[in-house]
Amino acid sequence: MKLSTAISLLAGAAPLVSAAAAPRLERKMNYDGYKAYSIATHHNPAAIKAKLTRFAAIPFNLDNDEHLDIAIPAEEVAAFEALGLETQLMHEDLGADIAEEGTFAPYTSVGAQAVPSLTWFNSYHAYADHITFFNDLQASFPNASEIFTIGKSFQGRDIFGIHIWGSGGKGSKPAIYFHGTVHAREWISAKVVEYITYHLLTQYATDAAVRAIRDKFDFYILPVVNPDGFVYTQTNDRLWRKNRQTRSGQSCVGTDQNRNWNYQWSVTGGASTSPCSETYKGLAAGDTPEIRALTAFTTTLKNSRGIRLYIDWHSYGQYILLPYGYDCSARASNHAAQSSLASGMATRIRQSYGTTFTTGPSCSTLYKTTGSAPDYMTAVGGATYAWTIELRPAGSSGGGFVLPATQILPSSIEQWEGIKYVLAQV
Ligand code: 0X9
Ligand code: ZN
Repeated sequence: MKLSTAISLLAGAAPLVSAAAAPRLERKMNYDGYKAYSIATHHNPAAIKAKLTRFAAIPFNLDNDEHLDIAIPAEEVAAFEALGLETQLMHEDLGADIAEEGTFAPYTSVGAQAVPSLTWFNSYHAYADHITFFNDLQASFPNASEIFTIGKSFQGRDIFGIHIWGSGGKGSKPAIYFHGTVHAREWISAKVVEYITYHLLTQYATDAAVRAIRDKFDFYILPVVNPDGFVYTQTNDRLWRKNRQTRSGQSCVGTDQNRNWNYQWSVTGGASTSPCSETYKGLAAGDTPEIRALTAFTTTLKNSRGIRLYIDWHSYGQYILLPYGYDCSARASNHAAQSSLASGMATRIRQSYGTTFTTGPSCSTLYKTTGSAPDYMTAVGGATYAWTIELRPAGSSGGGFVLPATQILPSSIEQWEGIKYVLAQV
């Protein structure tokens, strides 16, 4: 059959599946031989970017004031190095590092018979295993927790979480509310959130400090709020960031969920109106299925016992970022309290392995964002504290989203120490 005939036949045929579920002919992105560099920009990223226009460079970070992190294809490495820029090598071979990081240990379900093993934190895992692990963990503590789903992603996956409570009983205390994996490629965030969940559950019986925390709050923890994007990072492109939403008339896929919340969404300069951009904000506030579902769930928490602390877990750069993102001089009404609490957390984090976290308002510390989750949680959700935590690695020392699996445990342990301190204070 001639190709033109095939196309005209297809055009006339009734679709067998909905547009959202239609199979797309997606390439698998191959980073073999790519070298990744962190380039010092000395507060003048435009000058560096001007030198890179002829390269097929893939940018990683959005905060380029001090450094611009990029991957360069093998055939362009020599020409790039000839520029003589001030660089640190992040990945000698990005493809090889992705392959090593992507060697997942198999997860065998333990059902309700036993608490899953801590070996879960020795490697990254397939998305399906994250669901099984979370269900297994919950099943071991049926009287103190339950799994909930808040709605579906664009491609129809459940957006799930765990609700954990203490001696006051289910739903009796203010909410501690965590989101992980808003950005698909930030794999460490799911692991850290799972580690915290694991210890909140398993240490209740043996650790008085954990018991006190648990008895004070209800926890609502969602480790993967962008499941379509996360799956795509495991099947097609390790560096995918956005959701996987398609829109009619647009060839680029995906909206940045952290630019789609309905607070100061219309302000310019903190997001992109270009569908191909990594920070595409959508056509209207809340026009992604994921943010619609998360917004409705947030309203439920606000209207029940209120939100005491919200944390959006991201990577990378090692920051604890406070409101606000949309305006660099706007501050939360309790800014001084948020600031000293964040500094205290940074101190506790540092005590584990010496890892330094920078704290400060998100816009003035990093860059401007509109329609971001912590801004919404503060101004609309009524959260007392609402932060973004950017996990390991540090930006300035060179690093990236592809964090070796050996870093999962130390990253998690230092956050667990930090969050225990915060939860004892709030
Ligand atoms: O840009 C984002 O959405 C986040 N950073 S990330 O590198 N993980 O993508 C949050 C940035 C924190 N907020 C502001 N800088 N305003
Ligand atoms: Zn992020």
